[in-house]
Amino acid sequence: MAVAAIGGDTHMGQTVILGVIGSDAHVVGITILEQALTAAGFDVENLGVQTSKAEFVSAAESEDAGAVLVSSLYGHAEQDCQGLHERLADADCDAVTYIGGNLAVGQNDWAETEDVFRELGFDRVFDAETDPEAVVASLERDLDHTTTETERVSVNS
Ligand code: B12
Repeated sequence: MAVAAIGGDTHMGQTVILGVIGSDAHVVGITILEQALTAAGFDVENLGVQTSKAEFVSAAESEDAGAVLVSSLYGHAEQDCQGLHERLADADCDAVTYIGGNLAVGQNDWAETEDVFRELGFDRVFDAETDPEAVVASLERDLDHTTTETERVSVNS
């Protein structure tokens, strides 16, 4: 017996919300990520720069998003992300959450930085050296897993 995902390689129905949180205006990273994810077949809603928590939550809720990707470059990610996951939970949003970029001010130990954002509720934490291909591969893994639980159908071989 084989198992196939509805939507197959196009990741159909699994919208990825992408944006730069807070007052941060660094746009290049999310532009590249949007292009890579779109090329890989994801439906991407790019909220752009200077996106509030409320805008992330509203978009995730209305799109029934599979993933919420938060970018931050300017060093204020920890403050900007306080309470985001509580708001997502209040909206009954169970999307996988990623954060990436330049997440700390100065030369912090990466393990510490990763812990901070895991504590805030992020499922995965990426540094500023992250290749777009690594993000695509990770999302394919995580969203296919989600699909397994909710949408996969069994087909007899
Ligand atoms: C270009 C730039 C600017 C431009 C931005 C233009 C624009 N509209 O985009 C301008 C001049 C406006 C600017 C302003 C500022 N900047 Co600036 N900027 C940069 C710079 C040189 C490059 C950023 C960039 O475009 N990189 C190229 C892209 C492709 O890479 P990326 O953004 O890192 O994204 C990749 C990864 O990080 C990752 N990624 C990013 N987001 C996410 C999200 C997820 C979910 C995942 C999985 C991965 C991921 O994937 C991306 C693709 O590979 C960096 C230094 C650097 N070398 O990174 C400083 C830098 C980010 N800036 C910095 C600072 C301090 C500022 C200012 C606060 C300066 C000031 N005092 O005014 C302001 C902030 C303004 C604001 N409101 O945002 C600091 C941040 C320091 C920190 N975090 O501790 C940096 C690191 C410079 C430094 N070394 O000090 N900046």
